[in-house]
This record gives sequence, structure tokens and C-alpha cells, in this order.
Amino acid sequence: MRAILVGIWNRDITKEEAKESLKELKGLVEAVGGKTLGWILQNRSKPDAKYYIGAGKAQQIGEISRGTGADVVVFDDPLTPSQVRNLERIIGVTVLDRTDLVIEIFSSRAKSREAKLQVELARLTHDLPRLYGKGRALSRLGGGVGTRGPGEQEVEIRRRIIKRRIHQIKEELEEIKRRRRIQRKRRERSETGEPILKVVIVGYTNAGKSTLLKALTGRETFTADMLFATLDTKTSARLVPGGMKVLFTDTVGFIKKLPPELIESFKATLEEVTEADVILHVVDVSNDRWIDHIHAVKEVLRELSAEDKPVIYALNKADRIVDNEEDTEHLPHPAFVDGRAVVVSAEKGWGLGNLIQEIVKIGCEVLNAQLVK
Ligand SMILES: Nc1nc2c(ncn2[C@@H]2O[C@H](COP(=O)(O)OP(=O)(O)OP(=O)(O)O)[C@@H](O)[C@H]2O)c(=O)[nH]1
Ligand SMILES: [Mg+2]
Repeated sequence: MRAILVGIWNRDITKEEAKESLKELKGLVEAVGGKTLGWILQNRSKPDAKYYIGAGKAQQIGEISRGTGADVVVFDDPLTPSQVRNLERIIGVTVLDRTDLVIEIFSSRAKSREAKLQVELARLTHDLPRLYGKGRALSRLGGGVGTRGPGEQEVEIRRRIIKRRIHQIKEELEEIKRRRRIQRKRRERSETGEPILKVVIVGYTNAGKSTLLKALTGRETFTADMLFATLDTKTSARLVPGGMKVLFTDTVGFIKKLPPELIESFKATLEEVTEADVILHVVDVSNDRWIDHIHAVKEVLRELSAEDKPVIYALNKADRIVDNEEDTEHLPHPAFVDGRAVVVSAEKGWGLGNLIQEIVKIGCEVLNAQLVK
């Protein structure tokens, strides 16, 4: 895949922000094994209904892609099915959007039955309204213009098959969810009667969530320097001072403009977030965009109705900013991070004691409040 990236900027998104977003899009292209040949930014107050960018610009992109031998043009925002159709007609190569890439990455990473079903559900939900375009291509092959050729019938049939499959997947996911709840109940039932605190680790993709889980509980999980390494939730326990048992759960990473189809499909997995007593929000402070990333994660938490839960920020990868653990004390405390924040390095094990202390503190408050209820 040889890609050209396209984005827009305006009063809402500055040119700088749009560029950063394209940089991330480039990362997504790499994650599906593609290469980025170049990018184009257009200043537009709002996307064009028909072409997203201007028709003239689309033509220009067509020329560029022919000139460079690009075989796909990727837009940074979700396109409507008709925009995809119109753009492909002008540009002459495959047109994708951010959602297509993210779904593709998720699909290549999915290993468990549940993750696979969730991705398939997202893909089918995404494809359903786009069948029409493919149907038109089919009717061109099948019948004459304007006749109700086999193309349209075929689209109808495919649409019905997809709808049935969506229904099936939802039922199976419901069943998995039910079993997961029973499992969770069993895990939460404490044999010795010690209090149990549920901490869910969330954060932008690649922030270091799985590495932190490993550092805190010793549980081996897959970590990698790539987007969306984790697709399944994993839970692991640790006893903390005071005899409290803390259950840490690792989750799928979030990203800016996370496709709604994916949030919807991953609700079963993300249910752990809504069940949490405390949210541990991991932030990669060595990334220039970390403040943006915090907002993106908060946005998803809002969509999961979990924005009111107590949060502890783990400001991770401090070792990339300073050389020694002692120096982390001099890092400017990010005043805007609302609430508790601890500077850590999951990789070097820095700040984990402080982090546990914060968790115990907040955990006592939460558990006491639960007792009062
Ligand atoms: N230098 C440094 N690297 C870290 C630290 N924590 C994690 N990493 C690296 O960052 C990369 C991502 O770490 P993961 O733990 O896989 O991140 P994640 O948040 O689970 O990512 P996804 O599952 O993809 O959302 C890996 O290459 C880790 O080795 C840290 O404290 N310091
Ligand atoms: Mg992970």
C-alpha cells in the first residue's frame, strides 16, 4: 500500500494540529504495512458535502497519485459513503478514511474469539451503508444503466446476509459478556474477606498500559512499540499494604477520532471500565501530544459514562525525559491534570511505590464510601 494522506484545517483545528494528526495517520498506515508517499492539507472552514475537500483539490490529488504511483488516498476524518464514491471517481484510486485503517489494524491484531467477533461487528456495521457503491459497480457489470439489474438484487441479498450475521455476532457477544460477568464475580469474591479494589488501566494507545500492569503485578502481557498492541482485557491481582487486594485490568488503547463503530463493538470488553472503582489513566509524557491524548481518552471515558469515576494519572515514560529517578521530582507538575498524578516509569520501575500509595489512599476512600452506602 502506497498512500497519500489528506486532511483539512480551519478555525477548529489549527494547521499544526492537523499536521500532528496526519503524523499519527502515517503511523496507522505503517501499522497496516503501508508506506506514506506524501500528504496534503487544505484550509477549509468545513468539509465539502460531496467531496470532503474541494473538487479542484480532488482532481489535483488524482494527478499527484498518478504521478507518484500511489494506490490509495487516506483521509484523516470519517467520509460518508457518497464522498468515498465521488472521490474515487475523480481520483481514480482506492479512497480510505481513518476508520478503515483502525478497523484493519484491529482486525490484524485480534486473537481471542471475543476480539475477533468485536472487530467483525465493527467492520460489518461500517460496511453496511457502503454496499451501495459496490452494488453500482456490480450493476455496471450486470445489466444496462437504469435497469434493475442483478447488481441491485445482489446488494439486497448481501445486505440481508450481513444483517443476519450482525445479529448472530451480537448474540454471541452477549453470551460471552454473560460468562465474563460470572467470571468477574468469582474473581471479586474474596476468600479471606479482604477488601477488593477494582482498578482499570486506560490510556492512549502505546502509552505503556500493559508495561505498567506487568510492573505492578508481575503479569506477563504482550507489550510492543506499536499502535493497538492490546485488544483483550487482562486482569491481574496484587496485595497492597493494609491487606487490600487490588485487581488491575489492562484495556485496549484509545486514539483520537476512535471510530464509533469500534467503541460500540468493544463495549463488552470496555465494560470493565464502567465497573471500575478507580481509573488509572496512563499517559506517555514523552510524547509531545500528551495533553491532547489525555483529552481524547477523557472523551472516550465520557462515551462510556465513566467520566465521574475517581482517576489517578500515571505520567509514564519519565525515563525518556530525565536520567535519574530522583530528577523526576523536579519535573514540572502538570497543574492542569485535575486531581492526583504520579510520575512513573513503568519500564524502569520508577515511582511505583508512590503510585501504590495513591491507589491505597483513593481505594480506602472508595471502599469506605461503598460501606456507607
Ligand atoms: N522508555 C520507556 N518506554 C516505555 C515505558 N513504558 C512502556 N514503554 C514502551 O512503550 C511501548 C508501548 O508499551 P505498551 O505497554 O505495549 O503500551 P500500551 O499502552 O499497552 O499500548 P497498546 O496496548 O498498544 O494500547 C513499548 O515499546 C514499551 O516498552 C517507560 O516507562 N519508559
Ligand atoms: Mg497494551
